[in-house]
This record gives sequence, structure tokens and C-alpha cells, in this order.
Amino acid sequence: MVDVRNHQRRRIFITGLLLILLIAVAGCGYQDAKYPEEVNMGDHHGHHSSEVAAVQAASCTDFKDARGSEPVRSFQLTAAKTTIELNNGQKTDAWTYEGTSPGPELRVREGDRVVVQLDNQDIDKGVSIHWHGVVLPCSQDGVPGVTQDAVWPGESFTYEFIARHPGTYWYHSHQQSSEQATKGLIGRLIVEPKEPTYQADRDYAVTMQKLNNHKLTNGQTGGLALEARPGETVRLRIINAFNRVQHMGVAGTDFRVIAMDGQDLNGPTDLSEKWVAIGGGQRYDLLFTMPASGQVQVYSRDEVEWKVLLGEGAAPQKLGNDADWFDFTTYGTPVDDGITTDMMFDRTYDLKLGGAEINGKRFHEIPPIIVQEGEWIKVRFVHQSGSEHPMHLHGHLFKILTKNGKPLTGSPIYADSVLVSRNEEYEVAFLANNPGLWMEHCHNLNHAANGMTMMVNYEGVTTPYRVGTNSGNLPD
Ligand SMILES: [Cu+2]
Repeated sequence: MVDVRNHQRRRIFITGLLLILLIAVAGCGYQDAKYPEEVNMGDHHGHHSSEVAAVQAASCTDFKDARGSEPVRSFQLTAAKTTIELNNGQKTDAWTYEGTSPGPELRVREGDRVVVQLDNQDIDKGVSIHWHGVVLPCSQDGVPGVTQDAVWPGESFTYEFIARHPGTYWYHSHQQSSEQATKGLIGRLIVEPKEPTYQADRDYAVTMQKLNNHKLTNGQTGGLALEARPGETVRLRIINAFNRVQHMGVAGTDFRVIAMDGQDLNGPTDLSEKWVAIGGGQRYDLLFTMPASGQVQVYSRDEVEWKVLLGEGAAPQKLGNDADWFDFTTYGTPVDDGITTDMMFDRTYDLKLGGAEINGKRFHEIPPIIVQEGEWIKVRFVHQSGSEHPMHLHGHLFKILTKNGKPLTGSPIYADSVLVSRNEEYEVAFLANNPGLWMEHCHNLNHAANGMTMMVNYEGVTTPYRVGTNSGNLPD
């Protein structure tokens, strides 16, 4: 009797142990499950090989900015494991550039040659730096397995590019970016214009991020306080480095949206009592004058910790939840740049955005958008399911043509991303003027990690690098 019971117990115990083991193995394998052993992201699958052969082959690594007499700005960033002590006294384990998250703010001038040496001290999973929103040569785009190999502990990689477009940008690791950005591998890049479009007494850049589970504004918990005196003009560059849209309110003053994704808007006018929706990865530059009362508050309606208090004085009245939304489709003054829905496009693509896939497929299984240099490309993004999808294109600026079929009537919007929310569709156009292999992906990075990542490939451009578990290049 006793023996039988023991035997049964042992059987239950062993079965339980096996189950736990099985779950553990499945759990570990989950993250890399979408990665094959090896895939060439430069493959033009589904394409006629004769057309490809007609274009002279070049490697992504061949595309670089030739050195001239431009001023050189050099930086060095070491990626390392760190324990950060936050201003509220809590400690958190982080992966950082130069020991802080966000890493150093890099401020350069339009036309500068930017040289950044990345050293990986001890991030076992490898790192890179992607210069989000910056139009640069393919070899400098920082995508492991596409434009370079991941930088392993003890190794380094030097990025070099000319900062052509002034504006507000940021940088982050593109190696398992969903995990690595959350662990802290992000920072700001500001390109100041040669000839300023705006005179601001204060020019601040602010990053909203989630570091592990801490909601930080420029690395601070509980919001950020910035100096500004009544009558001063403030330029506030807001960077959403988080994976969800933030609805930002401006309390205490009227304001203008002067740039989106770093690109100036034409003829921005005063706004008051508007929510501004900033998608993951997007940047909005606001301009306002400090009121006589002394204080302005810029804050997220979604996450109470993401707020910036400017100046001193009585806290201004906050916006009502029913306040209107800022609508960029009718804002500012149009410019005839010749880019319209009626123009001739060389290629048109439809991308249906599911919860974790594009056109029903994921990651390397999504057929790439194929382009040739000099072609005009139109892409239609259609929200199909899931939360909002901030769709981000590397290496190019596109122009947003239409929203829900209606052409924009205000300032032209040139951007590296478009926030596609539920029931929305957008058409964008871009000129294929930067040969290479470029990612196009959702910047809710958890969506990207789940498969909402695809390629825009120039015909004839190849890469010597490979994505997958063989190489360890895992560029979600
Ligand atoms: Cu998404």
C-alpha cells in the first residue's frame, strides 16, 4: 500500500518536473523563435531575377559619405551593463551608453561630419546604434545583419555620416531593440540648423522612456523641471522613446507645432487647448512664449510621470479630456512641392497592418518593397488590427499624402514615421534616392519584435551580413 502511494507520488513529481522543464524551454526559445538560422535580408524574393540582373550590383557597405572639408564632430559611446540610481532613490539594472539612460545628448550642426565610436564593454547579446530618422548612407544605419554585424563585447564600430537635415532625432540599439531600448540603450541626437528658422531663448530636448518599469523624463522620475522666465520663447523637442502613443497636453500657454520628426512645418499657427498625439519613436517640436503667470506644463495624459514643468509660479489649469486633437492634416500653409496623389508613381504598395504582421506575414517572410534609384514610390498603410502602429522607414523621408483618402491641406509633412491608429489609413510617397537595404517597421518595438518588420530593398544592392541565430544578428 505504502509502496504504491510512494510510486504514485514519484510519478506525479516527475511529471510535474517534466512539465516545468518543458515550459522553461519553450519560454526561453520564444523570443528567438521567429529567427531562422540564417536569412539574407537583401534577397528580393518573389522578384524576377532578370530585372535584378539589369542593375549593377553594389553592397550596402559601399555606400558612405565621402570625406570633404566639413567640420568633424567626434563622440565615443561605451555600451555597458550598469546599475542606475534614480532620483527617487530606487536602483535599476540598465544597459547604457556612457553609463546613463538616456545616453549623452549629441548636439551637432547641420553639415557636420558626425563620427561616433561605439564600444561594447559587456553586453553579451551584442549592440548597435541606429540613428533614428537620420537620412544617412546604408552602411551607417546600425541594423545588425543588414548593414553591419552586431558589436560583441570587446568589439567596436565607428559610425560616420554627414548630418544633412537639421532637427530632433534619437538613437538606439537595433539589436533586439524591443528589449535593449527598454533596458536603456537610447539617447538624443539634435542637429541644429545653419540658419535657424526660429529664435528661441531656451532650447530643450526631452525624452520620454520606460526604463525597465520606471517612467522617466530625461532620466528623472516624477517629471522634469526646466528653467524659463516670463516672456522667454521656449523650443521644446519632445521625443517619445516608448512603445505606445502619448497624448500630450500643453497647459498655461498657446503653442505652435513647428516640426514633426525633426522636419520643419510651413506656416504653423497658434494652437490652444489641443492634445498632441506622439507615436512611439516620433518627435514633435513645440514653440511657445512663457506667460506672465510664470509656469507652463507639458504632460502626457496617458502616463502621469511624463511631464515637464517650465518656469515657476502657479500650476496652470490642465486640459479637459474632451479637448480637441491637433490635426496635422489641416495645419499650416501648403507648399507646391510637386508631390501629390495625382503624380505618376513608379510603384505602389499596400501594407495592411495586423496586430503582429504586415499583409498577413511576419518579418523576413514579408516580401520586401523593391525599388530602383530615382523612382517615386507610394505606400498605403491600412490599420487592420491591434493598437496603433507608428510605421517607421529607415534612410528616407516620406511625404504624407492622404489620411483616410483625403489629401492633406496644410503644411507638407515630411517624416520618417506615420502614426496609423484604428480605422485609419494613410498614403505616403517617397523618392528612392538613397540606395541600400532599409527597414520599414512598426516602432511600437514589441510589435516589431513580434514580426511587424519588413525591408525596402534597392534592386542590385546586396549585403554580406546575415540575420539569424547563426550570426546572432537579431535586428527587431
Ligand atoms: Cu505596431
